[in-house]
Amino acid sequence: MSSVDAVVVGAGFSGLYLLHRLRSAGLTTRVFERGGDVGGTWYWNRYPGARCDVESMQYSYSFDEKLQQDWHWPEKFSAQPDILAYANHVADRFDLRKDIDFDTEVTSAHYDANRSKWIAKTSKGEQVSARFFIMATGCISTAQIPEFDGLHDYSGETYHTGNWPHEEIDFSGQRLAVIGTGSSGIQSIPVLAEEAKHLTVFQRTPNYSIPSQNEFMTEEYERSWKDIYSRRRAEMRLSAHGSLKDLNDVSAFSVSENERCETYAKRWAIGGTGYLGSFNDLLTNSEANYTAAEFVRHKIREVVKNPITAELLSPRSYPIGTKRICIDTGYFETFNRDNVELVDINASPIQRFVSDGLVVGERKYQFDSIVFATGFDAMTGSLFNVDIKGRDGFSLKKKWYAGPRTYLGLMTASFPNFFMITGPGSPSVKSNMIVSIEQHVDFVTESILHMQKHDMKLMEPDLGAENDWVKHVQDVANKTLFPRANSWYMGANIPGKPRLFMPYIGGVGTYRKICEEIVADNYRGFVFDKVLAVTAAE
Ligand code: N01
Repeated sequence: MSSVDAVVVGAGFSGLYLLHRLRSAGLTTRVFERGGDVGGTWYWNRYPGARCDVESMQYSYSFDEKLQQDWHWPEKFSAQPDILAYANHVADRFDLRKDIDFDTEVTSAHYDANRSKWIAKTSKGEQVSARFFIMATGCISTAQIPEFDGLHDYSGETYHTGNWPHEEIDFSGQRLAVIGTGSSGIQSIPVLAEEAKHLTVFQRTPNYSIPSQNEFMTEEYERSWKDIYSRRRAEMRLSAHGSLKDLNDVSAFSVSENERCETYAKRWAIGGTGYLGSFNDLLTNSEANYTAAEFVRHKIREVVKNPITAELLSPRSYPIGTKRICIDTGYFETFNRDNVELVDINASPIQRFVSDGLVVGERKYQFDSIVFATGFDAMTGSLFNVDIKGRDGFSLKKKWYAGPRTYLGLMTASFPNFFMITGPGSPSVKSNMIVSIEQHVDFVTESILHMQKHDMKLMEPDLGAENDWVKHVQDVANKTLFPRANSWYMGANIPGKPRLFMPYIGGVGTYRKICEEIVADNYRGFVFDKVLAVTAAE
Protein backbone atom coordinates (compact mmCIF):
# COMPACT_ATOMS: atom_id res chain seq x y z
CA MET A 1 0.00 0.00 0.00
CA SER A 2 1.39 3.40 -0.93
CA SER A 3 1.26 6.25 1.54
CA VAL A 4 0.90 10.01 1.12
CA ASP A 5 -0.02 12.92 3.35
CA ALA A 6 -3.25 13.68 1.52
CA VAL A 7 -5.65 11.91 -0.84
CA VAL A 8 -7.89 14.22 -2.82
CA VAL A 9 -10.89 13.07 -4.87
CA GLY A 10 -11.64 15.15 -7.95
CA ALA A 11 -9.59 17.26 -10.34
CA GLY A 12 -12.05 20.04 -11.02
CA PHE A 13 -11.44 23.60 -9.89
CA SER A 14 -11.37 22.47 -6.23
CA GLY A 15 -8.98 19.57 -6.70
CA LEU A 16 -6.58 21.55 -8.90
CA TYR A 17 -6.16 24.42 -6.46
CA LEU A 18 -6.04 22.04 -3.51
CA LEU A 19 -3.23 20.07 -5.12
CA HIS A 20 -1.32 23.26 -5.82
CA ARG A 21 -1.68 24.51 -2.25
CA LEU A 22 -1.02 21.22 -0.48
CA ARG A 23 2.04 20.52 -2.58
CA SER A 24 3.35 24.03 -2.02
CA ALA A 25 2.88 23.45 1.71
CA GLY A 26 5.14 20.40 1.43
CA LEU A 27 2.48 17.68 1.65
CA THR A 28 2.75 14.66 -0.58
CA THR A 29 -0.60 14.53 -2.34
CA ARG A 30 -2.39 12.26 -4.78
CA VAL A 31 -5.49 13.29 -6.65
CA PHE A 32 -7.87 10.71 -8.14
CA GLU A 33 -10.21 11.76 -10.92
CA ARG A 34 -12.90 9.59 -12.53
CA GLY A 35 -12.74 11.60 -15.78
CA GLY A 36 -10.05 11.31 -18.40
CA ASP A 37 -8.75 14.83 -17.78
CA VAL A 38 -9.05 17.87 -15.54
CA GLY A 39 -12.02 20.25 -15.37
CA GLY A 40 -14.67 18.51 -13.27
CA THR A 41 -18.10 19.86 -14.13
CA TRP A 42 -16.66 21.52 -17.24
CA TYR A 43 -15.21 18.20 -18.37
CA TRP A 44 -18.57 16.41 -18.15
CA ASN A 45 -21.11 19.11 -19.04
CA ARG A 46 -20.08 19.62 -22.64
CA TYR A 47 -23.61 19.67 -24.07
CA PRO A 48 -24.32 22.11 -26.90
CA GLY A 49 -24.83 25.60 -25.48
CA ALA A 50 -23.10 24.91 -22.12
CA ARG A 51 -21.80 28.11 -20.67
CA CYS A 52 -21.21 29.68 -17.27
CA ASP A 53 -23.69 32.23 -15.97
CA VAL A 54 -21.12 33.99 -13.82
CA GLU A 55 -18.93 36.44 -15.72
CA SER A 56 -15.53 34.97 -16.55
CA MET A 57 -13.61 37.90 -15.11
CA GLN A 58 -15.15 36.73 -11.82
CA TYR A 59 -15.51 32.98 -12.43
CA SER A 60 -11.76 32.37 -12.41
CA TYR A 61 -9.00 31.83 -9.88
CA SER A 62 -7.64 34.77 -7.93
CA PHE A 63 -4.78 33.03 -6.15
CA ASP A 64 -2.10 33.93 -8.67
CA GLU A 65 -1.80 37.51 -9.88
CA LYS A 66 0.19 36.61 -12.98
CA LEU A 67 -2.35 33.95 -13.98
CA GLN A 68 -5.26 36.36 -13.72
CA GLN A 69 -3.37 39.00 -15.68
CA ASP A 70 -2.16 36.63 -18.40
CA TRP A 71 -5.40 34.81 -19.16
CA HIS A 72 -7.76 36.26 -21.76
CA TRP A 73 -11.43 35.34 -21.84
CA PRO A 74 -12.97 35.65 -25.29
CA GLU A 75 -16.49 36.37 -24.05
CA LYS A 76 -18.12 37.97 -21.04
CA PHE A 77 -19.86 34.70 -20.11
CA SER A 78 -17.57 31.93 -21.28
CA ALA A 79 -18.63 28.84 -23.14
CA GLN A 80 -17.70 25.43 -21.75
CA PRO A 81 -14.74 24.83 -24.14
CA ASP A 82 -13.09 28.07 -23.00
CA ILE A 83 -13.52 27.23 -19.31
CA LEU A 84 -12.15 23.75 -19.92
CA ALA A 85 -9.17 25.25 -21.79
CA TYR A 86 -8.54 27.43 -18.73
CA ALA A 87 -8.61 24.42 -16.38
CA ASN A 88 -6.12 22.67 -18.66
CA HIS A 89 -3.91 25.73 -18.75
CA VAL A 90 -3.87 25.89 -14.93
CA ALA A 91 -3.02 22.19 -14.71
CA ASP A 92 -0.08 22.67 -17.09
CA ARG A 93 1.08 26.01 -15.73
CA PHE A 94 1.38 24.65 -12.18
CA ASP A 95 2.56 21.21 -13.32
CA LEU A 96 -0.35 19.48 -11.59
CA ARG A 97 -0.96 16.47 -13.85
CA LYS A 98 1.94 14.45 -12.51
CA ASP A 99 0.07 13.94 -9.21
CA ILE A 100 -3.33 13.15 -10.72
CA ASP A 101 -4.55 9.65 -11.59
CA PHE A 102 -7.16 10.02 -14.31
CA ASP A 103 -9.89 7.49 -15.16
CA THR A 104 -9.68 6.36 -11.56
CA GLU A 105 -12.49 6.46 -9.03
CA VAL A 106 -12.00 6.31 -5.31
CA THR A 107 -14.53 3.64 -4.34
CA SER A 108 -14.07 3.68 -0.56
CA ALA A 109 -12.23 5.56 2.16
CA HIS A 110 -12.18 4.11 5.67
CA TYR A 111 -10.62 5.64 8.72
CA ASP A 112 -8.18 3.38 10.57
CA ALA A 113 -8.12 4.61 14.17
CA ASN A 114 -5.13 2.47 15.12
CA ARG A 115 -2.93 4.26 12.64
CA SER A 116 -4.85 7.57 12.55
CA LYS A 117 -4.96 7.21 8.78
CA TRP A 118 -7.46 6.98 5.98
CA ILE A 119 -7.27 4.00 3.63
CA ALA A 120 -8.61 4.83 0.19
CA LYS A 121 -9.34 2.14 -2.41
CA THR A 122 -9.55 2.90 -6.09
CA SER A 123 -11.41 1.37 -9.03
CA LYS A 124 -8.02 0.20 -10.30
CA GLY A 125 -7.48 -1.92 -7.18
CA GLU A 126 -4.90 0.34 -5.56
CA GLN A 127 -4.92 1.12 -1.83
CA VAL A 128 -3.45 4.35 -0.55
CA SER A 129 -3.11 5.45 3.04
CA ALA A 130 -3.18 9.13 3.95
CA ARG A 131 -3.45 11.34 7.00
CA PHE A 132 -5.92 13.59 5.27
CA PHE A 133 -8.83 12.59 3.05
CA ILE A 134 -10.44 15.39 1.07
CA MET A 135 -13.49 15.23 -1.15
CA ALA A 136 -13.27 17.83 -3.91
CA THR A 137 -16.01 16.25 -5.98
CA GLY A 138 -18.19 19.27 -6.64
CA CYS A 139 -21.82 19.86 -5.73
CA ILE A 140 -23.54 19.05 -8.99
CA SER A 141 -21.69 16.09 -10.43
CA THR A 142 -23.91 13.02 -10.06
CA ALA A 143 -26.15 13.01 -13.14
CA GLN A 144 -29.67 11.65 -12.67
CA ILE A 145 -31.94 9.94 -15.14
CA PRO A 146 -35.34 9.34 -13.50
CA GLU A 147 -36.62 5.76 -13.41
CA PHE A 148 -39.18 6.12 -16.17
CA ASP A 149 -41.23 3.00 -16.92
CA GLY A 150 -39.92 1.09 -19.91
CA LEU A 151 -36.78 3.22 -20.24
CA HIS A 152 -34.75 0.15 -21.18
CA ASP A 153 -37.17 -0.67 -24.01
CA TYR A 154 -36.21 2.51 -25.83
CA SER A 155 -33.77 1.61 -28.59
CA GLY A 156 -32.80 5.07 -29.88
CA GLU A 157 -29.83 7.10 -28.62
CA THR A 158 -29.94 8.69 -25.18
CA TYR A 159 -27.77 11.41 -23.68
CA HIS A 160 -27.55 13.21 -20.35
CA THR A 161 -26.40 16.83 -20.39
CA GLY A 162 -24.16 16.16 -17.38
CA ASN A 163 -22.43 13.21 -18.99
CA TRP A 164 -22.14 14.36 -22.57
CA PRO A 165 -20.02 12.36 -25.06
CA HIS A 166 -16.66 13.77 -26.09
CA GLU A 167 -17.18 13.22 -29.78
CA GLU A 168 -19.30 15.56 -31.88
CA ILE A 169 -22.96 14.44 -32.07
CA ASP A 170 -24.80 15.26 -35.26
CA PHE A 171 -28.53 15.68 -34.65
CA SER A 172 -29.30 17.02 -38.12
CA GLY A 173 -32.29 15.36 -39.74
CA GLN A 174 -33.32 13.82 -36.41
CA ARG A 175 -36.50 13.81 -34.37
CA LEU A 176 -35.10 14.86 -31.03
CA ALA A 177 -36.53 15.14 -27.51
CA VAL A 178 -35.27 17.12 -24.54
CA ILE A 179 -36.69 16.19 -21.14
CA GLY A 180 -36.14 18.84 -18.48
CA THR A 181 -36.12 22.62 -18.52
CA GLY A 182 -33.59 23.60 -15.82
CA SER A 183 -30.41 25.54 -16.63
CA SER A 184 -29.00 22.72 -18.76
CA GLY A 185 -32.19 22.26 -20.78
CA ILE A 186 -32.64 25.99 -21.22
CA GLN A 187 -29.07 26.42 -22.50
CA SER A 188 -29.13 23.44 -24.85
CA ILE A 189 -32.66 23.74 -26.29
CA PRO A 190 -31.98 26.81 -28.54
CA VAL A 191 -28.85 25.18 -29.99
CA LEU A 192 -30.42 21.76 -30.46
CA ALA A 193 -33.49 23.32 -32.10
CA GLU A 194 -31.26 24.77 -34.82
CA GLU A 195 -29.69 21.42 -35.51
CA ALA A 196 -32.49 18.87 -35.25
CA LYS A 197 -35.20 18.33 -37.85
CA HIS A 198 -37.77 18.49 -35.06
CA LEU A 199 -37.39 19.11 -31.34
CA THR A 200 -39.96 18.21 -28.69
CA VAL A 201 -39.39 19.73 -25.27
CA PHE A 202 -40.96 17.92 -22.30
CA GLN A 203 -41.49 20.36 -19.47
CA ARG A 204 -42.66 19.47 -15.96
CA THR A 205 -42.06 22.85 -14.33
CA PRO A 206 -41.46 26.07 -16.27
CA ASN A 207 -38.45 28.10 -15.18
CA TYR A 208 -37.68 31.77 -14.80
CA SER A 209 -34.96 32.66 -17.27
CA ILE A 210 -33.22 35.95 -17.93
CA PRO A 211 -31.32 36.69 -21.15
CA SER A 212 -27.56 36.60 -20.66
CA GLN A 213 -26.94 39.47 -23.09
CA ASN A 214 -23.57 37.84 -23.57
CA GLU A 215 -20.99 39.69 -25.64
CA PHE A 216 -17.42 39.41 -26.81
CA MET A 217 -14.85 40.64 -24.34
CA THR A 218 -13.66 44.13 -25.10
CA GLU A 219 -10.19 45.32 -24.22
CA GLU A 220 -11.73 48.16 -22.28
CA TYR A 221 -13.86 45.86 -20.12
CA GLU A 222 -10.97 43.49 -19.53
CA ARG A 223 -8.74 46.39 -18.45
CA SER A 224 -11.44 47.73 -16.14
CA TRP A 225 -11.02 44.49 -14.18
CA LYS A 226 -7.35 43.75 -14.58
CA ASP A 227 -6.17 47.22 -13.58
CA ILE A 228 -7.67 46.76 -10.11
CA TYR A 229 -8.05 43.00 -9.98
CA SER A 230 -6.86 42.46 -6.41
CA ARG A 231 -9.21 45.14 -5.08
CA ARG A 232 -12.17 43.67 -6.98
CA ARG A 233 -11.38 40.14 -5.83
CA ALA A 234 -11.25 41.35 -2.23
CA GLU A 235 -14.69 42.93 -2.65
CA MET A 236 -16.03 39.71 -4.18
CA ARG A 237 -14.84 37.70 -1.18
CA LEU A 238 -16.88 39.90 1.14
CA SER A 239 -19.95 40.13 -1.05
CA ALA A 240 -23.24 38.26 -0.65
CA HIS A 241 -22.74 35.81 -3.50
CA GLY A 242 -19.02 35.93 -4.16
CA SER A 243 -19.47 38.11 -7.20
CA LEU A 244 -19.89 41.81 -7.80
CA LYS A 245 -23.49 42.36 -8.68
CA ASP A 246 -25.09 45.65 -8.31
CA LEU A 247 -27.73 45.25 -5.54
CA ASN A 248 -30.34 47.97 -5.45
CA ASP A 249 -30.56 48.08 -1.67
CA VAL A 250 -34.17 49.22 -1.32
CA SER A 251 -37.50 47.43 -1.06
CA ALA A 252 -39.51 46.81 -4.22
CA PHE A 253 -42.30 48.79 -2.55
CA SER A 254 -40.19 51.83 -1.76
CA VAL A 255 -40.69 53.03 -5.34
CA SER A 256 -43.72 53.62 -7.55
CA GLU A 257 -45.02 50.85 -9.82
CA ASN A 258 -43.64 52.68 -12.86
CA GLU A 259 -40.22 53.00 -11.33
CA ARG A 260 -40.29 49.34 -10.29
CA CYS A 261 -41.07 48.22 -13.82
CA GLU A 262 -38.36 50.48 -15.21
CA THR A 263 -35.87 48.91 -12.82
CA TYR A 264 -36.86 45.41 -13.97
CA ALA A 265 -36.71 46.48 -17.61
CA LYS A 266 -33.22 47.93 -17.14
CA ARG A 267 -31.98 44.82 -15.37
CA TRP A 268 -33.56 42.62 -18.05
CA ALA A 269 -31.75 44.63 -20.72
CA ILE A 270 -28.42 44.30 -18.89
CA GLY A 271 -29.09 40.57 -18.52
CA GLY A 272 -27.79 37.91 -16.17
CA THR A 273 -28.46 37.01 -12.56
CA GLY A 274 -28.26 40.68 -11.53
CA TYR A 275 -32.02 40.73 -12.21
CA LEU A 276 -32.53 39.33 -8.71
CA GLY A 277 -30.65 42.33 -7.30
CA SER A 278 -33.34 44.70 -8.61
CA PHE A 279 -34.54 45.15 -5.00
CA ASN A 280 -33.39 43.91 -1.62
CA ASP A 281 -36.55 42.04 -0.58
CA LEU A 282 -37.22 39.85 -3.59
CA LEU A 283 -36.19 36.68 -1.79
CA THR A 284 -37.77 37.49 1.56
CA ASN A 285 -41.10 39.13 0.75
CA SER A 286 -43.52 37.17 -1.42
CA GLU A 287 -45.40 40.28 -2.63
CA ALA A 288 -42.13 41.89 -3.72
CA ASN A 289 -41.10 38.62 -5.33
CA TYR A 290 -44.41 38.51 -7.22
CA THR A 291 -43.67 41.82 -8.93
CA ALA A 292 -40.32 40.53 -10.25
CA ALA A 293 -41.89 37.23 -11.33
CA GLU A 294 -44.77 39.00 -13.05
CA PHE A 295 -42.34 41.10 -15.08
CA VAL A 296 -40.67 37.92 -16.37
CA ARG A 297 -44.06 36.43 -17.25
CA HIS A 298 -44.89 39.64 -19.10
CA LYS A 299 -41.62 39.30 -21.05
CA ILE A 300 -42.45 35.69 -21.93
CA ARG A 301 -45.84 36.76 -23.27
CA GLU A 302 -44.12 39.49 -25.27
CA VAL A 303 -41.64 37.08 -26.86
CA VAL A 304 -43.64 33.88 -27.40
CA LYS A 305 -46.21 34.31 -30.17
CA ASN A 306 -48.55 31.42 -29.29
CA PRO A 307 -50.40 32.50 -26.11
CA ILE A 308 -51.01 28.89 -25.00
CA THR A 309 -47.29 28.12 -25.27
CA ALA A 310 -46.44 31.40 -23.54
CA GLU A 311 -48.69 30.49 -20.63
CA LEU A 312 -47.20 26.98 -20.41
CA LEU A 313 -43.72 28.53 -20.28
CA SER A 314 -44.71 30.95 -17.51
CA PRO A 315 -43.62 29.82 -14.04
CA ARG A 316 -46.25 30.31 -11.36
CA SER A 317 -45.80 27.53 -8.82
CA TYR A 318 -42.82 28.96 -6.89
CA PRO A 319 -41.24 32.36 -6.20
CA ILE A 320 -38.66 33.64 -8.67
CA GLY A 321 -35.09 32.90 -7.54
CA THR A 322 -36.01 30.06 -5.17
CA LYS A 323 -34.98 27.55 -7.81
CA ARG A 324 -31.68 28.42 -9.46
CA ILE A 325 -32.52 31.23 -11.86
CA CYS A 326 -31.66 30.37 -15.47
CA ILE A 327 -29.70 32.52 -17.87
CA ASP A 328 -30.32 31.94 -21.55
CA THR A 329 -29.55 32.92 -25.09
CA GLY A 330 -32.75 32.92 -27.14
CA TYR A 331 -34.64 30.35 -25.03
CA PHE A 332 -38.18 31.71 -25.18
CA GLU A 333 -37.69 32.77 -28.83
CA THR A 334 -36.99 29.12 -29.67
CA PHE A 335 -40.66 28.27 -29.08
CA ASN A 336 -41.62 30.46 -32.05
CA ARG A 337 -39.83 28.05 -34.40
CA ASP A 338 -41.91 25.72 -36.59
CA ASN A 339 -39.78 22.73 -35.69
CA VAL A 340 -40.20 23.05 -31.91
CA GLU A 341 -43.07 21.71 -29.80
CA LEU A 342 -43.57 22.11 -26.05
CA VAL A 343 -45.29 19.28 -24.16
CA ASP A 344 -46.57 19.83 -20.65
CA ILE A 345 -45.77 16.76 -18.56
CA ASN A 346 -47.01 18.32 -15.39
CA ALA A 347 -50.68 17.94 -16.30
CA SER A 348 -50.07 14.56 -17.91
CA PRO A 349 -46.73 12.89 -17.00
CA ILE A 350 -44.65 10.61 -19.20
CA GLN A 351 -46.40 7.25 -18.89
CA ARG A 352 -43.72 5.01 -20.30
CA PHE A 353 -40.95 4.67 -22.80
CA VAL A 354 -41.39 2.38 -25.81
CA SER A 355 -38.88 1.07 -28.33
CA ASP A 356 -39.08 4.12 -30.60
CA GLY A 357 -40.14 6.89 -28.24
CA LEU A 358 -42.40 7.60 -25.32
CA VAL A 359 -46.06 7.92 -24.40
CA VAL A 360 -47.75 10.90 -22.76
CA GLY A 361 -51.51 10.57 -22.19
CA GLU A 362 -53.08 9.21 -25.35
CA ARG A 363 -50.23 10.28 -27.60
CA LYS A 364 -47.12 8.44 -28.63
CA TYR A 365 -44.05 10.47 -29.63
CA GLN A 366 -41.33 8.94 -31.83
CA PHE A 367 -37.70 9.98 -31.52
CA ASP A 368 -34.31 9.14 -32.96
CA SER A 369 -32.58 10.55 -29.86
CA ILE A 370 -33.56 11.68 -26.38
CA VAL A 371 -31.61 14.19 -24.29
CA PHE A 372 -32.12 13.99 -20.54
CA ALA A 373 -31.59 17.40 -18.98
CA THR A 374 -32.98 15.97 -15.76
CA GLY A 375 -30.40 17.25 -13.32
CA PHE A 376 -28.29 15.84 -10.55
CA ASP A 377 -28.30 14.26 -7.11
CA ALA A 378 -26.85 17.53 -5.87
CA MET A 379 -24.62 18.26 -2.87
CA THR A 380 -24.67 14.80 -1.28
CA GLY A 381 -24.74 12.51 -4.34
CA SER A 382 -21.05 12.72 -5.14
CA LEU A 383 -20.10 12.30 -1.46
CA PHE A 384 -22.24 9.17 -1.18
CA ASN A 385 -20.72 7.70 -4.34
CA VAL A 386 -17.67 6.90 -2.22
CA ASP A 387 -18.15 4.50 0.69
CA ILE A 388 -16.81 6.82 3.42
CA LYS A 389 -16.48 5.40 6.91
CA GLY A 390 -15.17 7.31 9.92
CA ARG A 391 -14.40 6.22 13.45
CA ASP A 392 -15.82 2.83 14.50
CA GLY A 393 -16.82 2.10 10.91
CA PHE A 394 -19.56 4.77 11.05
CA SER A 395 -20.67 5.44 7.47
CA LEU A 396 -21.31 8.94 6.14
CA LYS A 397 -24.51 7.78 4.47
CA LYS A 398 -25.83 6.46 7.77
CA LYS A 399 -24.85 9.57 9.68
CA TRP A 400 -26.58 11.76 7.09
CA TYR A 401 -29.71 9.59 6.64
CA ALA A 402 -31.93 12.54 7.58
CA GLY A 403 -29.86 15.08 5.66
CA PRO A 404 -26.27 16.34 5.64
CA ARG A 405 -24.72 17.31 8.99
CA THR A 406 -21.57 19.39 8.85
CA TYR A 407 -19.72 22.08 10.70
CA LEU A 408 -19.35 24.98 8.24
CA GLY A 409 -19.77 22.54 5.34
CA LEU A 410 -16.12 21.64 5.86
CA MET A 411 -16.06 18.69 8.26
CA THR A 412 -18.40 16.28 10.03
CA ALA A 413 -17.99 14.84 13.54
CA SER A 414 -16.68 11.26 13.85
CA PHE A 415 -14.71 11.60 10.63
CA PRO A 416 -11.29 12.92 11.73
CA ASN A 417 -9.15 14.66 9.11
CA PHE A 418 -11.90 14.30 6.50
CA PHE A 419 -12.57 17.58 4.72
CA MET A 420 -15.10 18.56 2.10
CA ILE A 421 -14.58 21.41 -0.35
CA THR A 422 -17.82 23.40 -0.69
CA GLY A 423 -19.76 20.79 1.25
CA PRO A 424 -23.42 21.08 2.28
CA GLY A 425 -23.83 23.77 4.92
CA SER A 426 -21.44 26.16 3.16
CA PRO A 427 -22.33 28.87 0.60
CA SER A 428 -21.26 26.51 -2.22
CA VAL A 429 -23.95 26.52 -4.93
CA LYS A 430 -25.40 29.79 -3.64
CA SER A 431 -22.19 31.55 -4.55
CA ASN A 432 -19.64 32.08 -7.26
CA MET A 433 -18.18 28.59 -6.88
CA ILE A 434 -14.57 29.55 -7.50
CA VAL A 435 -14.59 32.13 -4.71
CA SER A 436 -15.99 29.55 -2.29
CA ILE A 437 -13.59 26.89 -3.53
CA GLU A 438 -10.57 29.13 -2.93
CA GLN A 439 -11.78 29.99 0.56
CA HIS A 440 -12.30 26.32 1.51
CA VAL A 441 -9.02 25.19 0.03
CA ASP A 442 -7.20 27.94 1.95
CA PHE A 443 -9.05 27.00 5.14
CA VAL A 444 -8.16 23.31 4.79
CA THR A 445 -4.51 23.98 3.94
CA GLU A 446 -4.08 26.43 6.78
CA SER A 447 -5.79 24.06 9.24
CA ILE A 448 -3.33 21.35 8.25
CA LEU A 449 -0.41 23.75 8.66
CA HIS A 450 -1.82 24.76 12.05
CA MET A 451 -1.89 21.11 13.09
CA GLN A 452 1.66 20.60 11.91
CA LYS A 453 2.88 23.67 13.74
CA HIS A 454 1.33 22.49 17.00
CA ASP A 455 2.29 18.89 16.47
CA MET A 456 -1.31 17.72 16.33
CA LYS A 457 -2.47 14.73 14.30
CA LEU A 458 -6.23 14.85 14.24
CA MET A 459 -8.96 17.42 13.73
CA GLU A 460 -12.75 17.12 13.63
CA PRO A 461 -15.75 19.20 14.68
CA ASP A 462 -17.25 19.08 18.11
CA LEU A 463 -20.72 17.51 17.84
CA GLY A 464 -22.38 20.40 19.68
CA ALA A 465 -20.85 22.97 17.33
CA GLU A 466 -21.93 20.87 14.37
CA ASN A 467 -25.52 20.59 15.64
CA ASP A 468 -25.67 24.35 16.18
CA TRP A 469 -24.38 24.98 12.66
CA VAL A 470 -26.89 22.59 11.08
CA LYS A 471 -29.68 24.43 12.90
CA HIS A 472 -28.27 27.82 11.92
CA VAL A 473 -28.21 26.85 8.22
CA GLN A 474 -31.92 25.92 8.38
CA ASP A 475 -32.85 28.98 10.46
CA VAL A 476 -31.25 31.29 7.91
CA ALA A 477 -33.00 29.54 5.02
CA ASN A 478 -36.35 29.62 6.81
CA LYS A 479 -36.24 33.41 6.95
CA THR A 480 -36.37 33.45 3.15
CA LEU A 481 -38.70 32.20 0.44
CA PHE A 482 -36.26 29.45 -0.62
CA PRO A 483 -37.95 26.54 1.20
CA ARG A 484 -41.13 27.21 -0.80
CA ALA A 485 -39.75 25.67 -3.98
CA ASN A 486 -39.34 22.00 -4.82
CA SER A 487 -35.74 22.61 -5.75
CA TRP A 488 -32.62 20.51 -5.80
CA TYR A 489 -31.34 22.88 -3.07
CA MET A 490 -34.00 21.14 -0.92
CA GLY A 491 -33.25 17.65 -2.27
CA ALA A 492 -36.74 17.68 -3.78
CA ASN A 493 -35.70 16.40 -7.21
CA ILE A 494 -34.61 12.99 -5.92
CA PRO A 495 -37.38 10.65 -4.76
CA GLY A 496 -36.85 9.72 -1.09
CA LYS A 497 -34.12 12.31 -0.45
CA PRO A 498 -34.56 14.17 2.87
CA ARG A 499 -36.04 17.64 2.43
CA LEU A 500 -33.94 20.39 3.93
CA PHE A 501 -32.12 23.37 2.55
CA MET A 502 -28.55 22.22 1.88
CA PRO A 503 -26.44 25.31 1.06
CA TYR A 504 -25.77 28.13 3.53
CA ILE A 505 -27.42 31.36 2.40
CA GLY A 506 -26.18 33.72 5.07
CA GLY A 507 -23.87 35.25 2.46
CA VAL A 508 -20.34 34.59 1.26
CA GLY A 509 -18.83 37.53 3.14
CA THR A 510 -20.70 36.72 6.35
CA TYR A 511 -19.63 33.09 6.13
CA ARG A 512 -16.00 34.04 5.53
CA LYS A 513 -16.05 36.29 8.60
CA ILE A 514 -17.56 33.48 10.70
CA CYS A 515 -14.76 31.15 9.57
CA GLU A 516 -12.11 33.78 10.30
CA GLU A 517 -13.53 34.42 13.77
CA ILE A 518 -13.59 30.70 14.50
CA VAL A 519 -9.94 30.36 13.52
CA ALA A 520 -8.98 33.47 15.51
CA ASP A 521 -10.80 31.97 18.48
CA ASN A 522 -8.44 29.01 18.42
CA TYR A 523 -10.59 27.00 15.99
CA ARG A 524 -13.72 27.28 18.12
CA GLY A 525 -15.97 24.26 17.57
CA PHE A 526 -13.17 22.03 16.32
CA VAL A 527 -11.42 19.48 18.51
CA PHE A 528 -7.88 18.29 18.09
CA ASP A 529 -5.78 15.30 19.22
CA LYS A 530 -6.00 15.37 22.97
CA VAL A 531 -9.75 15.66 23.26
CA LEU A 532 -10.20 13.05 20.55
CA ALA A 533 -7.89 10.65 22.32
CA VAL A 534 -9.96 11.02 25.51
CA THR A 535 -13.21 10.55 23.59
CA ALA A 536 -11.82 7.46 21.88
CA ALA A 537 -10.78 5.99 25.22
CA GLU A 538 -14.20 6.50 26.81
O1 N01 B 1 -30.90 20.38 -13.62
P1 N01 B 1 -32.21 20.89 -12.86
P2 N01 B 1 -29.93 21.20 -14.60
N1 N01 B 1 -39.93 13.93 -15.03
O2 N01 B 1 -32.37 19.96 -11.71
C1 N01 B 1 -36.81 17.96 -14.87
C2 N01 B 1 -26.11 24.23 -12.57
N2 N01 B 1 -25.94 24.62 -13.95
O3 N01 B 1 -28.91 20.25 -15.10
O4 N01 B 1 -38.39 21.29 -12.16
C3 N01 B 1 -39.93 15.08 -15.73
O5 N01 B 1 -32.17 22.33 -12.62
C4 N01 B 1 -36.99 19.01 -13.80
O6 N01 B 1 -38.36 19.29 -13.62
P3 N01 B 1 -38.87 19.86 -12.19
C5 N01 B 1 -27.13 25.15 -11.93
O7 N01 B 1 -26.81 25.34 -10.60
C6 N01 B 1 -25.38 25.82 -14.18
O8 N01 B 1 -30.69 21.94 -15.61
O9 N01 B 1 -38.21 19.01 -11.14
N3 N01 B 1 -39.05 16.06 -15.59
C7 N01 B 1 -36.19 20.15 -14.40
O10 N01 B 1 -36.91 20.82 -15.37
C8 N01 B 1 -28.38 24.34 -12.10
O11 N01 B 1 -29.42 24.73 -11.23
C9 N01 B 1 -25.26 26.25 -15.46
O12 N01 B 1 -40.32 19.70 -12.23
C10 N01 B 1 -38.08 15.86 -14.69
C11 N01 B 1 -35.02 19.41 -15.07
O13 N01 B 1 -35.47 18.08 -15.30
C12 N01 B 1 -27.88 22.96 -11.86
O14 N01 B 1 -26.62 22.92 -12.50
C13 N01 B 1 -25.68 25.48 -16.52
C14 N01 B 1 -37.99 14.69 -13.93
C15 N01 B 1 -33.80 19.36 -14.19
O15 N01 B 1 -33.36 20.64 -13.93
C16 N01 B 1 -28.74 21.85 -12.40
O16 N01 B 1 -29.26 22.24 -13.66
C17 N01 B 1 -26.24 24.25 -16.26
C18 N01 B 1 -38.98 13.71 -14.13
N4 N01 B 1 -38.99 12.57 -13.42
C19 N01 B 1 -26.38 23.82 -14.97
N5 N01 B 1 -36.90 14.79 -13.12
C20 N01 B 1 -24.68 27.57 -15.70
O17 N01 B 1 -23.72 28.02 -15.14
C21 N01 B 1 -36.35 15.99 -13.39
N6 N01 B 1 -37.05 16.63 -14.33
C22 N01 B 1 -25.41 28.38 -16.63
